[in-house]
Amino acid sequence: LIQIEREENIAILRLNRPQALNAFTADMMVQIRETLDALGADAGVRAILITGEGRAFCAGQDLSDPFVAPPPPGGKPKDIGHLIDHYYIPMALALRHCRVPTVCAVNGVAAGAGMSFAMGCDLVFASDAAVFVLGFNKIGLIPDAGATWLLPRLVGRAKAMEMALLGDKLSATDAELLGLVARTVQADQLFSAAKAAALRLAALPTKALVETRRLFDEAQRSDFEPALRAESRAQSQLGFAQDYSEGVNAFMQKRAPRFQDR
Ligand code: LHQ
Repeated sequence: LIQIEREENIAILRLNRPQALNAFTADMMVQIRETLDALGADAGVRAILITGEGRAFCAGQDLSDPFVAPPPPGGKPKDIGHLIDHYYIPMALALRHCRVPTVCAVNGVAAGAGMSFAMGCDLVFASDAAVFVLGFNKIGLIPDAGATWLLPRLVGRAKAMEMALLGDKLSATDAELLGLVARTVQADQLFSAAKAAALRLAALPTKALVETRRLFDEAQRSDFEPALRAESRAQSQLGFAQDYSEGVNAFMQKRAPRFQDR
């Protein structure tokens, strides 16, 4: 369902159901969550690169999974909320609270919750062959797995509403113009570009990067002054950490820093 590789001090998490466009199943979401937690707790891992095997990134929920099968005529409908509470939410939180930075290489189509999952990563690179589509509108659902929070913040309300209500496919080029992804890369260079970014993140002070993500998220629902105070609290903590001393000393001594205080 997923595949993990280690390279230097990064981990590569590959969604690995290419025959089903890497669509999520319940078991796969458990594996993703457990893997993100385990890699985040592993001192040898300083960044995680997430991508998909085959031509797609992820087609969202596997609609052929019995978990989401619509009821037969006259049958009792399943509670989709149960699937969301027990699988999607824990996976989305494991990603957003991961203790190391995450880079997503969107290698092909990202649909439904697959798009939400990509948007939840810290740095998102897309192949110029990738497309983004929410698709929920066509099956009578609302954008989930974090999309209602993430998408309007990334692209603004007008475009978010257009994508959610009309549900058209968005090209990678348009996704970059809108700010949905950080960068579009030629398909054959996507993996190496995303890996290079993950390795750069791995060489930086991890805690400060993860705190930056947390503060950006927290500031979305705070006023200016509370955001200033939250920055101060975080900075105060980071200022006691070894990575701060190492960074400043390395700068003053004109040498490359070696950050180890994960
Ligand atoms: C698929 C899927 C798929 C199964 C392609 N499942 N087979 C949360 C809570 C509970 C319930 C519902 O969901 C959620 C969260 C969600 O993510 S809801 C949204 C679910 N995803 C979608 O609605 C996307 C459905 N797929 C598509 O719109 C297209 O397949 C995309 C745009 C992803 C790709 O289009 P194409 O490149 O043209 O490929 P294709 O449509 O020909 O698909 C290839 C095969 O993959 C095909 O099967 P086949 O046997 O004909 O080769 C599709 O049926 C299958 N497939 N997505 N999500």
